[in-house]
Amino acid sequence: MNTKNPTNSSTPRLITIAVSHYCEKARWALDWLKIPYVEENHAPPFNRFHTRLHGGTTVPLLVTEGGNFVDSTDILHYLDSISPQSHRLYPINPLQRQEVDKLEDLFDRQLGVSTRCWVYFYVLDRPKLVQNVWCMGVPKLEQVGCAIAFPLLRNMVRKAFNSTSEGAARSLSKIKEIFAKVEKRLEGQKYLVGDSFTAADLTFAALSAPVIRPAEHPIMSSEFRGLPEEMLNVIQELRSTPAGKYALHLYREMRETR
Ligand SMILES: N[C@@H](CCC(=O)N[C@@H](CS)C(=O)NCC(=O)O)C(=O)O
Repeated sequence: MNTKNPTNSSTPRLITIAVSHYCEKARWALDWLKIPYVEENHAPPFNRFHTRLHGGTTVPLLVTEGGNFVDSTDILHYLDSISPQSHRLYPINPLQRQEVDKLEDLFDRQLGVSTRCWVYFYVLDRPKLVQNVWCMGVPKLEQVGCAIAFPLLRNMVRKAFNSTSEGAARSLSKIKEIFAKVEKRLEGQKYLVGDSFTAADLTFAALSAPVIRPAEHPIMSSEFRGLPEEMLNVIQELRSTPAGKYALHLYREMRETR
């Protein structure tokens, strides 16, 4: 559990697997909107005990006095609704709002799924590396349980996310296709929608993070060590594209941490 900030029982609680890019999306929104929170890290599969307890399945899950939010997009909608107009992540203009919703949905359903599949294909055969990132900030008992269950978990993850060589190749094409779309949208524009930073930009950068590895990422930045060369070459290639540069720029300029 991360208890950097003073808290009381009404402080929202963000249940995460620390390294998850969907969790980073919710964490970034909380930091950006300057909402105090406590982050509670769990390792797979233990996250499920805690999410089920609060009416969800996956992480991130935000527990608040006003209810529990069980999906990253629902979390952003809720946080936006309690934030001052000046800092909001969703535009008031209905057409721009529609665009943001559409892009966020595309990134959630396709980009996040593809970056995860591609990364797991390269790292699942490195048990130490994966266990280290899955177990960041988790209770000792979960660390032990995760290490014992790792061979089983690895097979489940490989199957669930289709992290085979064909799956990884398909995912990389999808990532490139979405990066090209983002590049096109950014022609002559500072942000993906309108003239301010929105949930579309935040979601794009957070869900791209596993394949561009921004130095400002609060969790992932030091995880270059031990990665296969073939993987690093693609990361360098993606970082040098206009969309990759945009995600790196957003991390540099907009990723305020607590
Ligand atoms: N649509 C969900 C996706 C979240 C998701 O896929 N979370 C993964 C981590 S990247 C997870 O919870 N995995 C562990 C599990 O399924 O128990 C969201 O945006 O919140």
